[in-house]
Order: sequence, then structure tokens, then C-alpha cells
Amino acid sequence: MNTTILGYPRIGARRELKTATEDYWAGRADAAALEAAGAELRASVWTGLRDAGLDAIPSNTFSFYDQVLDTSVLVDAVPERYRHLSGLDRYFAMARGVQDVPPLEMTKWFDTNYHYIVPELGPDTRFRLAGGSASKPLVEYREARALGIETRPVLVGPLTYLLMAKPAPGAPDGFRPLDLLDDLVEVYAELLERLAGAGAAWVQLDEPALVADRTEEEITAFARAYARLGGLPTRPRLMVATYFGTIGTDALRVLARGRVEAVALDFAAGPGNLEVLASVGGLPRKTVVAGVVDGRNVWRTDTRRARATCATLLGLADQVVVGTSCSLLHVPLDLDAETSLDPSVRGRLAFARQKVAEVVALGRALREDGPAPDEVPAPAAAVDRDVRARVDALRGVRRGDRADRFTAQRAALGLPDLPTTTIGSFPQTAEIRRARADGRAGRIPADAYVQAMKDEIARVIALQEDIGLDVLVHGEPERNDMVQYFAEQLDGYAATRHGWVQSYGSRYVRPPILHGDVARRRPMTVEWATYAQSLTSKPVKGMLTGPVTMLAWSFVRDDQPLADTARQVALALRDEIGDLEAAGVRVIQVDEPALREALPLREADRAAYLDWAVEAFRLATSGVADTTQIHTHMCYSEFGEIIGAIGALDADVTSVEAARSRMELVADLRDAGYGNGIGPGVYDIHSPRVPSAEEMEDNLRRALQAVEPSRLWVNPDCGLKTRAYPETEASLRNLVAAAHRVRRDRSS
Ligand code: THG
Ligand code: ZN
Repeated sequence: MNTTILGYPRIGARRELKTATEDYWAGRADAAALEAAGAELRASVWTGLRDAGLDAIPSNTFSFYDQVLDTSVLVDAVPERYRHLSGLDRYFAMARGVQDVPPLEMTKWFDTNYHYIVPELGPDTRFRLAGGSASKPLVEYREARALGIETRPVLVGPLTYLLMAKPAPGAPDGFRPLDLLDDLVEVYAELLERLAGAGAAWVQLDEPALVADRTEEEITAFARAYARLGGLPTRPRLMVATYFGTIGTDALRVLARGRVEAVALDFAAGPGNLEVLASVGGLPRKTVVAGVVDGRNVWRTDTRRARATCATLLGLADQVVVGTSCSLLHVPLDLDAETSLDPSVRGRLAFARQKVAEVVALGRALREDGPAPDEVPAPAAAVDRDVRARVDALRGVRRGDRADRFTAQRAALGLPDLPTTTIGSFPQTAEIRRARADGRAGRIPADAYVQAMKDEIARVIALQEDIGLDVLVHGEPERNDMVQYFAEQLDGYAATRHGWVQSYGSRYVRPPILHGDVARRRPMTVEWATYAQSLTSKPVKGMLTGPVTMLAWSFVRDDQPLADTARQVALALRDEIGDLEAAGVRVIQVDEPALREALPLREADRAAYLDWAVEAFRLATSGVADTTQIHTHMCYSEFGEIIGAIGALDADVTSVEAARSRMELVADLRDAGYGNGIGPGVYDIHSPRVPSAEEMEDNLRRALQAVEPSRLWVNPDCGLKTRAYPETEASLRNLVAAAHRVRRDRSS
């Protein structure tokens, strides 16, 4: 083993996997067709990696939906409610639900934008190697072998699998999935024996959980698990892969003393790994897989630096293998598909296919210790001195006293108690999508496109007036994605055409690339907002995406601290907010749905993150008069560690998801000292169900136990763009009726 990668995108160059799965779900293709598409994709990845000259090729990184779900099926951790189904239907039912059977929960995979299907485990869970010799890692190993390609099967490690699971509903208090470790490890033991029997020389066990804070008890359990696996008489060599950060010292000590043959460490997200490695005395008789090619970002590798890291590692381990920092799942497939990127940006980029070539070239250089070209990627695009000076001058700005703002806004906006509003987007009908696509492709004249959008805005404003909402929105028909829309208009950002990255299941995003100093060329939303405001005397909210979300859902430059980049984005937003205010927009919402997901994995890094995140939000929003009302929105209700930061953002109104937590969040926020307006979503927009007015009224009364009526906003829990008009209109009419009833009761 000299060069390797930890995993590869599954989607295929023409998004074949998405098409094949969606065809299967829609009944347009049968299981055999889906299986054939999967096999073809796997074969093309393996042969591609071989032809690129990579010498240790992973298998079992393919998935029809998600590798954690694959693991649940592999070890038969299938909740009872899916057991009447079998095969692919059972598998997809766990991921997506079927009539009357809800799916398993989905949540973010560490701090990435990838989402996994959460295992549901209880004391009754009985692990076994489902499928025996026909289980997925064995099948895929043999499949590659039949093509003449020797592979290293990749498994989610048992510790990480259990730590990412949640107790099944009905599990007794105090039950923790980790309690099942010994049972689970026996299944892994059987699998390792079978893989060895099939000929596998190596197996990769992914344990990214080791880069987050772990208790002593967890480390002890981890040590026990790997002592058992390492001690198996017949097994492949074991490579334990950590990624997304720096491994804990205790965990590395366990591996150093234990019986695994290789450890993969992330030198992109975990620069501290060198120090930890040195502190445990290195891995003298083992192999280090040096994750020097960043699997989470799109920049070309600084090969001089990568070689220096490898050289240092040679003194700390028996062997050094050049690798990626994590699976390449998190970057787009192939830069060659991007033909319209600015060449100066393009020259700095590497996608998955290019990263494999980098690994191979680095491996060759390391082996031959020869004069391979040391490449240092070009520096970021021209530095905008004006932006930097303005950012520096605005450090630490804040708005005035919040009570003064409250009074000023009440007078200026003339809002009733329990004001009603929506989160921003309205349903995106097929006609709107078509008009946008036609406009983009130049198939309709520019003025026809503008007219189509204006017609839609006028329709949405009229509808909201008819429904009787208090603060209106323009509905966002002109926007594709809340990050991409702004990225396309800002200097320092580039968009890709085919740069798809899996978000969950068959859903993908194309994160824009933030490559230089960010600056606003011209107003981005003012025309649409002022047009909408011109149609009504009610306030229309201006809608923007906040700095943290603009970073979290993009590929960002790694040559300066995130905080600096966030401030530049914030300054552009500040200018946009100033222009909106000057144009007569009196309420402006700055969404931060990614604020919590971007929280660092380790506790020790969180305060610094929240500091710059809050500072950037305030930089963006503090330039307005007291009479201008700033809203923010977040798409979740479990604030936990960030609840203090929500208050520190100092938005006048914060709307959040709360319907499913029965409004408990309102009291949590009050207890944390939050004193501004709060819009706990009174209904769940993630389903087409139309909630009754009574149900929403009930939610409002519950919320009123913790907040006064002038500060309680009435809104759905998220944007409406994924919904259709019939249910949207019915739900909003009920929402307004609920607000009116509660207001009436309180005034009588
Ligand atoms: N925008 C961006 N990133 C995000 C989200 C977003 N990351 C986190 C979260 N939201 C992910 N959620 C989704 C929801 C839907 C889709 C993708 C991610 C989706 N994608 C379409 C598909 O795959 O067919 C493609 C959409 C497109 O054409 O651009 O439906 O909101 N930046
Ligand atoms: Zn939301």
C-alpha cells in the first residue's frame, strides 16, 4: 500500500445513481435495473481508480442511499415496523418511509452537509450478520475481484456506528446504544473472518467519532472492541480511519498499543494530528495513512506542504501511505466537466478525480524521493483593500438598546399583537421553475423573464393580503437556492454547472466556491423587494441569507480564517440591507439555518466559533435605524449549546421550528435570557397535511405561557417552497384564524 483514498462519490458523471433510484421509486424501473445501474457505477469507479494508478482501492463505499443505513441492514438492526418488507423495499422504507410507516430519522454526518439515516437501537436489538456471505461488503469485494481489482472493503466502525445511533422509542431510560458494543463487535468479527476467507488483505474501519470529545468510558469500550477484532486469528489487516478533525490522544494511544496495522489521520481538518502522534510516541510498527489531500474542499493540494507532512510522518511510523483526509464523497466528481469556470479560479481547483491524481503523484514522489514538481497553488484572487479596510473599521458594531427598538418598531410598523407572517418562500410551481430555467438559458427574452417573476410576486402579494397576513413576503420565485442565488451575484464567488455533492439519498447540492475577497457589485434583491412593497401598504420583508450559512453551504477559501471570510460576506449583506432600508423596506430577514450545524465538533472550539458567527451577523444587521426590524430564521428547535448565541445575534424577531417540540422552546429561550420577538413555527411545513386552526391556537396559547403577546409571532416553521398551493393556502388561512381567535380572547 502506497497510495489510497478513503472513499469516492457514488453519483456517476451523468448523475446515473440519482436517475436510477428515482426511476425505481417512481415504478419506472424494476429492482434488477437498479441493481444493474449500481454495479455499473461501482465498476466504473474501481476501474477508474485503477487506471489512475491508485494502488489501494476501497470498496463498499457505494450506497443506494447511505452507508450508515447500509450498516444497519448489514447487522440486521432493522426496527420491527420494516420487517414485513424485504430487500430494496425494506431498505428504502427505512430511509423514506412507506404508507403509514414513518422513516428512520435523518441527521447530519458530523459537521458535513451529508445526512445519514440514524439507527434506532434498543435492548431488544439482536445483531447478526444479515445475508451471511451475501452481505454487501462481501458481494462488492467479490464483484471487484471478478473485474481483476483487489479492494479494501470499507465499514463504518462499530464505535462510530453506535455513537451515531439513538435509543429506539420505548427503550428504558438510561439505555445507550453503546451498551450493545460487545454484541455488535461479534458481528464485525464474523464479517472480518468471512472477508479474510474471500481474500481481502485489508479492511478499513471508519471511526470519525474519535475526533469529537469522548468520555473515558467510551475510550475503554473502544479499546475493548478493537482488542477483540485485532485478536481474531483469521482476519484482514485493519486500517482504522479517523477524519474531520484531530484524533483524541487517548484514542490514538489505544491504537498505538493495539493490534491494528494502520491508522488514517486527517491532516486537512486535523492539523493537530502531528502533535498528538508525536505525543504518543508515534506508531513505530504501523502504517500511517497520511490524509494530506483534502476531501472536504476543492482546492488543489499544496504538494510542497503535503510532502513535508509525509516526511515528518516517516519519522513517526513504520510506513507512510499517501491518502485523502476523508472520503471524496464530499467534493464534486470531476473538474473536467466544468468548462465555463473562470480559468484563474479553475486553475486552483481539484475535484474528486483530480484529487486521486494528486494522491498518485504524491505517492510517486514520496516513493522515489525524486524531484517531483513541488506545486504551490496560486494565491486567492486579487485582494480588495477597500473591503478589508471597511471590515476592520466595523469590528464589534452593535445596534442600540433593544427596548428602544421595540417601541420604535411598534410605532413605525403598526403591528397587532401576535403578528402573522411566513418564512419567505412560497410554493415553486412547475411554471416558475420553467420560467427561471428558460430565463437562465436565454430561451425567453430578459424582459419576459422579469415580467413572469413580477406576475408571480403580484399573485403572492394579493394572496397574502386576501389571507390577512400582517407582514408579507415576495415569495422568492427568482431564487434557485438560498446560497447559490447570492453567490452568483457576489464577487469572489464562483458557481459550478455539474459540481453535485450528495446531501442525502438522491438529493444533491451544488455548493458555490468562495475563492476570493467577497464584494457586492450592485444591489442583489432590492428591485424585487421594492416591486413587492409597491403593491401593498403592509410591510414586505426583505429576504437575505446570513454570513454563516453562506459559508457553511459553500466551498470556502482555506488561506484565511473563516472569521475573516464571514466578515466580508457580512459587509456585502450590510450594504444590501442599507439599500433595502433606503428603498423603503422596513422589515428585513437574515436567515441562518446553518448556524448550529457549523458548530465545531469539539467543545473547546465552540466559543470562538460562536463569537465570530455572532459578530458577523451583527456586522451585517447593525447598520439600520431603530425603526427597521431585523428578523432571523433557523430550521430547527434543538438549540442546546447555541441558545446563548441566539440572543447574542440580537435580531428583533427569531423564527424557529417548534411545532414538533410543543412550543417548549419558547420557555427555553426565555430562561436563557432571550428578550426579543419569537416566532415558534406553529405548524410543520415538511408534510402536506393541513393543520386545523384549533391545533395552531393550542400551540399559541402554550407559547403565551412564556412570552407576552406583543413579542409572539405567528408563522409556519419554515419556507413553503417545497409545498403546493392548495395546502399552503388552506394552512395559512387557518394560521391567521388561530391568531385572530387568540387576539380576540385576550382583548375581551
Ligand atoms: N441549500 C444549500 N445547501 C443545503 C441546503 C440548501 N444544505 C443543507 C440542506 N439545505 C440540504 N437539503 C437539501 C434539500 C433538497 C435538495 C438538496 C438538499 C434538493 N436537491 C435537488 C436534487 O437533488 O434533485 C437539486 C436542486 C437544484 O436543482 O439545485 O432537492 O437549501 N446550498
Ligand atoms: Zn427553515
